[in-house]
Amino acid sequence: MSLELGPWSATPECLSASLGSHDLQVTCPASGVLRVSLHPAGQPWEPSPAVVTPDARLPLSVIEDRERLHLEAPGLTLTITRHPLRFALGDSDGNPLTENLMPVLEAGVWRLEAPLAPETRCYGLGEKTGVLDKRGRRYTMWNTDDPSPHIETLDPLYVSTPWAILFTKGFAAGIYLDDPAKTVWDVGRTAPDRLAVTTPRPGLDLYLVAGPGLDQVVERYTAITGRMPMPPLWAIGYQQSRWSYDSADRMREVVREYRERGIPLDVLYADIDYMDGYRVFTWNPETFADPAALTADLRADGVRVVPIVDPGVKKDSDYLAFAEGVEGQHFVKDRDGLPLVGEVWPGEVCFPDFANPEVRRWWGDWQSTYLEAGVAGIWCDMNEPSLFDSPTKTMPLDARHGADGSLTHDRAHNLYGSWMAQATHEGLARLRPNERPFVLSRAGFAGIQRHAAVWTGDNFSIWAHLEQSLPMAMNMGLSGLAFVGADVGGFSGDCVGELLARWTQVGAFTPFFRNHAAKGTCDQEPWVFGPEVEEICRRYIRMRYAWLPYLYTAFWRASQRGEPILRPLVYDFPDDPEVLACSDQAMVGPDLMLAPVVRPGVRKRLVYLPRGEWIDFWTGDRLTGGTHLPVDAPLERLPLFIRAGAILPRGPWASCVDRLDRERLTLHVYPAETMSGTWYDDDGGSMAYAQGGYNLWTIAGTRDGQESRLSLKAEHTGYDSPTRELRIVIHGVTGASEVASDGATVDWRIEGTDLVIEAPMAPATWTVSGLA
Ligand code: MIG
Repeated sequence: MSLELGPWSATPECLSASLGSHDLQVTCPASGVLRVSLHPAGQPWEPSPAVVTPDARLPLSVIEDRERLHLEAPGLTLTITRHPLRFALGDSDGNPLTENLMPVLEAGVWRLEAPLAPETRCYGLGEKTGVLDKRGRRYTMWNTDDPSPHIETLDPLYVSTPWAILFTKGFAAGIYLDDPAKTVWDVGRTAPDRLAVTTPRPGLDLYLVAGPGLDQVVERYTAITGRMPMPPLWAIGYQQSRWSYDSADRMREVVREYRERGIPLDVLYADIDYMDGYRVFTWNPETFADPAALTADLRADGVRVVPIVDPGVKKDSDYLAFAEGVEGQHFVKDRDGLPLVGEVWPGEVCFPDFANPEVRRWWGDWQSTYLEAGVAGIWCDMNEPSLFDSPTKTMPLDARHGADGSLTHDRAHNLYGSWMAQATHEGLARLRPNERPFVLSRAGFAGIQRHAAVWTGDNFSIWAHLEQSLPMAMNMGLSGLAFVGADVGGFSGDCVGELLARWTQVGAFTPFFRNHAAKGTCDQEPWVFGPEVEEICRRYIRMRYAWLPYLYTAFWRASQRGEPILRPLVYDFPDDPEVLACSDQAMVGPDLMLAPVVRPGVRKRLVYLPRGEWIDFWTGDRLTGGTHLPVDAPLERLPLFIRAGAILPRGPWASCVDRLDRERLTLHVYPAETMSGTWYDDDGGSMAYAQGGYNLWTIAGTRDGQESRLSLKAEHTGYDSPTRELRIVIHGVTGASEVASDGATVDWRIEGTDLVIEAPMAPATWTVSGLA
């Protein structure tokens, strides 16, 4: 049944109307975003914890004509047709973004329908299997730990983000349903020309997000659900894990191996076997007798330790965490109000009631035991939550959460993982106020990006999962989750050398970069498959470090604007119809494109170069885009392309971030008529950046015939940086007649096909004349 708009009224910040049994309220929580809430009459809904702007209301205005209301608010317009009730979202210039959004109530079930034009693409939806364009399938938002292979038809997985972007001929609009219940997103599966979103709740709490740009839509969505705070720099370094390195000795051995082989490493994980009988906050007294010594020694080698933490607390009255939890009534309750008991690794466990802020605080305080042991961050697993003994693999739907027990599991389920990550993140922040917390989480809801990085769980060591890791991560990026990555090499099943080589190449450019493998599978460290694969892994892991200045700048943009770090080509080339569904290439930041090989035996692949000029990173060849190109990709080569006109900050590699030579920075210039680049820099670990303790450099340039000009500016200075020396490398130049800086001639040299200038790291301009 469609609905009809009844009497309405408007204040400068809210449009209210009656729909009979339900009310409609429209507010503008942020520029370009409207909250359209249809809830039972007289019972307005609270936003979920995903929303960071619960009380924000920007001014809006409404005018009425016979059949419609026309609403205007900052950054958008909304037309509401009275009968049947439907919405049309437009951008601030009045361009239609999506029309005929129609709430429907049928057989007691609420549904939102949106037409899908033949050319409409659908992106987002968070951590989902399959390809970039989500059309043609149905997705359920219900955090699930499913050990089956994550093939294209498997759904759902661990994270739920009820958010979709509809992209039609260059115009983007986003729909966020602020509903942690089990919602179903049918993206043209049942009816090919219709998106239908259903919810078990008695109404719809929608956020309509206006474009027209895809970048704008993501920026605005993350204005509502929050952004990733800057992680510590070491968390962007390369990481190794294993279920499990089962003793401190084994962990030392792995680090030694890395150092001896000259393969960089920043983090080593301790999986569940470090614990004493899987009791969280404990260490096995035999195999991990002195965790503080272990972490200190590894740290002296530049490696940090991150232990896994599961939510289930072992039912054992001699165990302090459990005893305290019982005493403080900190556990989730069953329908009779008794602590709910489930089975996970430790046997019978109870689950912290993370919905309760007091319990989050309690859990946060317990992180001190890990900090005392010298760990650097926390890895939250099994927080869907995942239970072994339950037929649904999770808690019963009538389990009770929250201080007063009024929140039932059907509505708490999807939030549980985010709450656990939040408790952990806030605990670390409280205990070490001037250090950036690092939390990695498997499960989460919209907004998880504020609390944790997310890895995509238990993939397999199969080519299909390498292939899928790109579209999955790209859609997560478009869903506000910038800090993401898959287990490199694959988790379940035995990896093989060629797969590890190709996966490490991709991993080197994904935001989160960690090799991890399951118990019972063959070892998967970079050296396991012989010298050729080892050499390839070494090379790409080193590249990761050399590219850190560029990647870190991309992380900063994500923290400021929600900009995805790894993203689909359509994000940067929205007007190029060839890229709309491209799943096997990706942009890393605005200027670097990956076209990885994700199939065995392939040594050449077809690459699509979006319109514009490109530079082949390996050969230096200039290429004209708007075309498909066969490209060589021997096993040691990940095809990489740089946008002409880019100026990229890079540095030398090091064995870990603590040992990076930060005295020197190189700006790589890839000439075009106009050029630009950005470099963000801070101390890499403290919270000072949030108070302006960072430096932001921009470099802009032009090239006109044989003359090129560059100008380096300090847009913001707030960090006393160790970087004193600058090297400018202009690629694709074999000669010049003169280089002047701020009017005076300076030295330069040609190295191969690059022109190199050395200068102090300071604002300046350069003119290069007589370019050849
Ligand atoms: O039931 O801790 O996704 O990364 O190694 C498996 C053991 C539990 C699942 C995680 C995986 C981890 C494993 N865990």
